[in-house]
Amino acid sequence: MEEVERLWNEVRELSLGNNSKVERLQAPPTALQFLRDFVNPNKPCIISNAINHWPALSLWAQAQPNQAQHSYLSRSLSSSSVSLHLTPSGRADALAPLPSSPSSLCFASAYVQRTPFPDALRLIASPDHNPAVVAYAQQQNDCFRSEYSALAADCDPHIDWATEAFGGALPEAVNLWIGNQRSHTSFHKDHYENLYAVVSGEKHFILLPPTDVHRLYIRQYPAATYRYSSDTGEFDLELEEPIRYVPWCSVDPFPPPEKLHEEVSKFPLYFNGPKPFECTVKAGEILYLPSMWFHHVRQSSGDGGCTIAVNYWYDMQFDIKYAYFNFLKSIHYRSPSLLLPEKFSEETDSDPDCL
Ligand SMILES: O=C(O)CCC(=O)C(=O)O
Repeated sequence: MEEVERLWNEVRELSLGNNSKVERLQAPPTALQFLRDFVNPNKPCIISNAINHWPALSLWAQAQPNQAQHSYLSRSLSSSSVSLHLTPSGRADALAPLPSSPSSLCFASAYVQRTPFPDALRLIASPDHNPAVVAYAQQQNDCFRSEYSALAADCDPHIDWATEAFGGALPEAVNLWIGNQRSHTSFHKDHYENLYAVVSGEKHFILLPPTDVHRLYIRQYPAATYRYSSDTGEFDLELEEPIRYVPWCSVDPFPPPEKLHEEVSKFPLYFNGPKPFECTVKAGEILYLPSMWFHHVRQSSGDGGCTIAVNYWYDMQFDIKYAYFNFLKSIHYRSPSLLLPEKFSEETDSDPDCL
C-alpha cells in the first residue's frame, strides 16, 4: 500500500477509530477534557444535553410551515432584513455546469438578496410554493450578532467550556443557518474550530480528516454567481469578469444514480477509500467540527418546516499540525492501488492549491 493510504489508515487506528463514527458525549465535557480528548488530537465529537437551557430550543421550533408569519421568529425579527441565499438547486458555493459549455464546471455562488425576515422564513418553510427557488438564510460574517441581534437572549453568546479550552478568547464569528431539506453545503474546510449547535430539525454531516485531503481532488474552478429575476422567476449563472479561479473539492458524495459510475471512476480515492465519518446532529446537540476537517452538510426540517442552527467559529492554532497539513497537500499523489482510468488522468492531474 502506498504511503498516503497508509496515513489514512494509521490516523484511524491510532486516534479516530475504524468504525467511521463520531464519538458522542452525553453531557458537556470540562474544558480540560475537551482540550485533551478532542481539540489537541483534532478529533470531532457530538455533545448531547449541552444547550438544554437555551430558550431558543422551545421558542424557535413552534411555528408550523403555513403559520411561519405568526411565529415567534417572525415577530421578533418583523422589522429586520436578512441575507437570503437563492439558488435553483439548493447548491450554493458548489460546482455547477458552465453556462457556455455544460461539460465544464464552475464554482457557483448564490444570489444574495436582502429580504424582510418574515418573507424569508415563509419561502424557506414552504418550499413547495416556489419549487424553482431554493432559499437558505445564512451569511458567514457573524450574522447572528448583527442581522439577528434581536435573538441574542435566546442562545448563549459563547460555549463556555469551549471558550475556556481555546484559551479564553470569545468566538471570532457566530452564524445562524435557517434552511430546509433542499439545501446542501458542498465539501469544504474552514480555518476555524467550529462548535455547531442544532436548534430545530437535523443536520447530516459527512466528515473527512485533513489527512485525507487527496481524496477530495481539490482543483481550480472559475468563479460564477447566480443572478435571479423576481419578474421572470429565472436564474442566470454569470462567470466573473475578469476570470477568477477558486480551489474547490471536486467530489459530490451523492451523485445522481445515472452519474454514479462515472463519478466513482473519476474520484476513486474518495469512493473506494476508507468510509468517511458520518453523523446526524439533532436539535439540542452540538457537533465539535475540528479545524481543517472537510465537511459536507445536508439537513432535514423540524416541525416548523425549517432546520435552524447556530455555529461558533473560534480561531484555530496555526501550529505544527497546520504545517504538516500544508506539506501533505503539496505532495502530488496518485494512488497506484486505486489507479485512474486513462481518460480521466489528465483532468485530475493538475496541481491542487489551497482551499
Ligand atoms: O450548515 C451548513 O449548511 C454548513 C455549515 C458549515 O459549513 C460550517 O459551519 O462551516
